[in-house]
Amino acid sequence: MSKRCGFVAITGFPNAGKSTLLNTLIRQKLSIVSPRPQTTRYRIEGIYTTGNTQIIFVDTPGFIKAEEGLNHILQSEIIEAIKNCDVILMLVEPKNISIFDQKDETFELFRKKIEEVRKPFIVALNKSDTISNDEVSNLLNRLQELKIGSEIVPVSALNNTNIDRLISTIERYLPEGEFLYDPDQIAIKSERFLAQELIREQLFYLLKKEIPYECAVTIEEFDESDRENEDEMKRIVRISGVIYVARESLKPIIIGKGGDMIKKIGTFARREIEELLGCKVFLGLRVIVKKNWNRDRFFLSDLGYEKV
Ligand SMILES: Nc1nc2c(ncn2[C@@H]2O[C@H](COP(=O)(O)OP(=O)(O)OP(=O)(O)O)[C@@H](O)[C@H]2O)c(=O)[nH]1
Ligand SMILES: [Mg+2]
Repeated sequence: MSKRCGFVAITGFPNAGKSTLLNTLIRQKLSIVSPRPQTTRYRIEGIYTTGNTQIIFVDTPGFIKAEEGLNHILQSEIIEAIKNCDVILMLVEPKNISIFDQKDETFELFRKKIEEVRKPFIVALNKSDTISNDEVSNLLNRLQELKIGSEIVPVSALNNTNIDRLISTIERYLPEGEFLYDPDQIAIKSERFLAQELIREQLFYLLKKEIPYECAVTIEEFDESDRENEDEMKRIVRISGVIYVARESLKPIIIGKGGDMIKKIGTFARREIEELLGCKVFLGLRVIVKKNWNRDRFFLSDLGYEKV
């Protein structure tokens, strides 16, 4: 049997469960998840290989429309993923279906892009665990009436339900071709990048309101010199991270009373990074004020965005 290999962009409105799906597919946490919208800020790839099939899933930020700054970059990241993939997958969550009935400005932007590229377009109704079977059938009918997507599959990314069916649906639309990556490889982004994201993830859990959206995280140092130390007890990766905040007044909030908050962020993030790296980690964090970083072209390019 010939091999199949291709890229699948995972798209959809914020909070639909795109990153959760990527992690479920790859069986490892490659993309950060939070109960809050607009958590993902990068295209994040996960490589799924089974038998004669290799699928490179690309997680993307939630649909967003903006003229400038970071949010405009996020919009471009989604469009790039749509242009560069072989199959477009859009996740829809039950409480959001009504948005497709209206002429929603943001959705119209992406619908147009999706139509332009003329690629297979699969819709997954996610979070099917939160509604009854009758409701699932009703929503599938509604999506069919709205003529969004050529295939519709109900799934639960969180409970790993119907994911096999989603995979076999995608497989039918993949181009024939040799594998692009070693079958054992699951990630493309570096451990350093993933560590940075795991720090950023904690901000969404520990900080209130809009604060996580006004923060960026970078890794200054990722020292692996003792990772393979002969003495097992001394094996450690030393990481220094920086949390940038867009306003002076945010700094004391991130640090917290007597350093409480930054300690908490560090402890939780360290545990996650240790899980990822499979070894002990020392994590040092500091906070730097970088006024309006989300509009600063040079800083955004430092954050790894190519087209700024
Ligand atoms: N009940 C239920 N919750 C889910 C499911 N999939 C994701 N979630 C939850 O939905 C929330 C958002 O999940 P994410 O994976 O971060 O969503 P996202 O689409 O990547 O969000 P952005 O990156 O902000 O666009 C989290 O609290 C998840 O636990 C699902 O199948 N069922
Ligand atoms: Mg996400």
